[in-house]
Amino acid sequence: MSLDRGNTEEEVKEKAKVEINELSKQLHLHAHKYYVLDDPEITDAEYDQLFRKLESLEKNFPELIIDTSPTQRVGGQALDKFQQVAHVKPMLSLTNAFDNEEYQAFHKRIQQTLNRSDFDYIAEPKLDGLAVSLTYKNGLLVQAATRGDGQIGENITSNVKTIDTIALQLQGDHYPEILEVRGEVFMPLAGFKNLNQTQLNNGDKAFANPRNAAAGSLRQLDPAITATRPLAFYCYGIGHVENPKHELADNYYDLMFQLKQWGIRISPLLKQLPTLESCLAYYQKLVEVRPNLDYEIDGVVFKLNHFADQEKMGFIARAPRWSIAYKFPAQEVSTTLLAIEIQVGRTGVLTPVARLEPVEVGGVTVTNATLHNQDEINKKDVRVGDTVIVRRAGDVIPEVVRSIVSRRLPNSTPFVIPDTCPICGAVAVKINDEAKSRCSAGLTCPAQQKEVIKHFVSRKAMNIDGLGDRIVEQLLENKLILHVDDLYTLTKENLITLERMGEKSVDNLLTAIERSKQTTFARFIYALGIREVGESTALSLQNNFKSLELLLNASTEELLLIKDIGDVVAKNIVTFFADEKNSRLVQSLIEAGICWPEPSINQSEKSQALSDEIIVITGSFENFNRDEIKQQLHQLGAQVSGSVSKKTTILVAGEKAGSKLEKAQNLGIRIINEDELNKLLNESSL
Ligand code: JCF
Repeated sequence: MSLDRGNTEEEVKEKAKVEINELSKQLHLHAHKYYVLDDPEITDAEYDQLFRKLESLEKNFPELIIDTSPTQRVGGQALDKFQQVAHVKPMLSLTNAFDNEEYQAFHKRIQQTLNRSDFDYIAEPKLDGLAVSLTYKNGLLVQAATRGDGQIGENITSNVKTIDTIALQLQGDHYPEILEVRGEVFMPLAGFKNLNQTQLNNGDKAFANPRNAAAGSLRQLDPAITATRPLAFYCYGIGHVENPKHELADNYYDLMFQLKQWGIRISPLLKQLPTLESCLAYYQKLVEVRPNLDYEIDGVVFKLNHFADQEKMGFIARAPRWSIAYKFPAQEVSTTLLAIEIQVGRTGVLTPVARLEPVEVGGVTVTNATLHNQDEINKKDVRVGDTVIVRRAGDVIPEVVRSIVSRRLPNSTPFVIPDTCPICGAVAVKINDEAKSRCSAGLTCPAQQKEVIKHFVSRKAMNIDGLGDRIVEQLLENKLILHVDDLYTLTKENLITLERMGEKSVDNLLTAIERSKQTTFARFIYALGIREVGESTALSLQNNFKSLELLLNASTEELLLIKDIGDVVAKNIVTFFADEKNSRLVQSLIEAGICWPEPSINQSEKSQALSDEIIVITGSFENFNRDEIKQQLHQLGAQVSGSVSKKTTILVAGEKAGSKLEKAQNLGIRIINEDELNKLLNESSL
């Protein structure tokens, strides 16, 4: 080379090229470890540092930027329209099964055609997203296409490159020269919720469901928009392949792990199953875990595992005879909104409830769904008589998603929550800026009376067994009780007068009432029904106040010192006890004999050990139930929260932990299992 003191331009460029290649390679590798193997080796900050280094080199040498550089996920040019792409091999659809019988018919057909029984299946969740085809040439992602009609799709390469979980470059070097990977692009639920919130904040329309949001995001002509959308990918097969350098696996299960090693993300729920029974058990298990997943699935895909067996089965029309999608019961159905009724809650809040023509959603019959408040009714524009879409997803509580406006009756009118209480007729007042309004009558409103008593006797409060809604209603109607303390003066003579109350049930009820007097301080506080004081806050109060006396006289400032108590709750507590009616009620309950164990010295010392921790519990446990864990952690001073955030310090992960575990891993939060939890509890109790 040259003997000049300085480097020639070529030498500088050559050096930059080597460095750019090296940085790209490292970034691809770390993305693989993070997104595909779930096993990151470097921190986000270290990743960012490498990324910025690459960006700055590329800025100085734009001619050295390659299409699959890790920096090229964000952009690409906006298009006028999508180019068409012909699939080398058609992209198939799946036949559906809707019950065990249909599933068994699929199995029988295979048994008969193969004329043996020693074959095995694979199973994986059927994601509710969009099928895409990804073509890698010499390990680089060169093309991505939609399924289209199965023969011809659209070229969405720039959009797909923005998806973090899709490798731009394969790992290792044994991959085929050309490898077409197929799979599903979908939008995880957390991202979907955020996106819809952003849409609404910007005055845009919310997406009806994650599938529509994923479709709308992928079919954007401007990839910069797609880049802002939280899409993800799981692979479920391959298409066209040329010049494999290594023999490909002869069965689906092994092939998937081969692909995973090359950097393709596969479902963590993929299983190899040997029998019909194990397939049906897998389906049941997925029905159960479905509500805990961070993405929507609409069934289970079963496939014959070995490719030789698949070949023997062949195809009918465009669907393989070696695979079937066993669908879950529909989670979204339409029905008629018969009426909107107003419920009055324990604190007087008026809540509109939709009465629906009974309809089966996700395997259960739904007749009611809350409409939350006036804002929600306005936003969804639901009116009595409308045909509405009802949905049960994520959690099990059904909701009205929207009205089908095109099917609306001509004379319908918007629904307005009345400005008087439908039960007692008192005026309903809007609460500050909240969307709710409240009956102003307080405990003179029969609806509120009833709800207060129902809450007081409920399982997590005073736990009075045998005091169902109907009995509470009769007790009030017959003026046998007015306030909760009256429960403790009820006699056999009173109760025997009620409908369907025999001697035996009266005795049982009186015993249950008597037994409820032995309680805990936390349960008692919770039972009082102070606004926004739930179980968890009640436990905090128990842990921080050694006696009822101290709690009754606590100031806002004192209460604010407790970690999970904020301004509103502190004020609610002080206001509650300042009301003479309430303090008299508390007095009367204590006089009736309600009592709890004094906190032991030991306990109050113990309560400090985990006071710096904010803990989330997820999954199931062999030797505890979650409530027990929660209580023990509380007693040691920990704050237990329902969702993982940056503030979380420990995630306790049991079996079948789902999205919370993934999130905690991504955030680098300390994760402990049941054994480690046991150890933590033991050590902290010393
Ligand atoms: O998750 C899916 N939506 C999914 C779709 C999974 C699969 O294994 C599929 C599919 C469509 C076709 N397999 C085929 C053959």
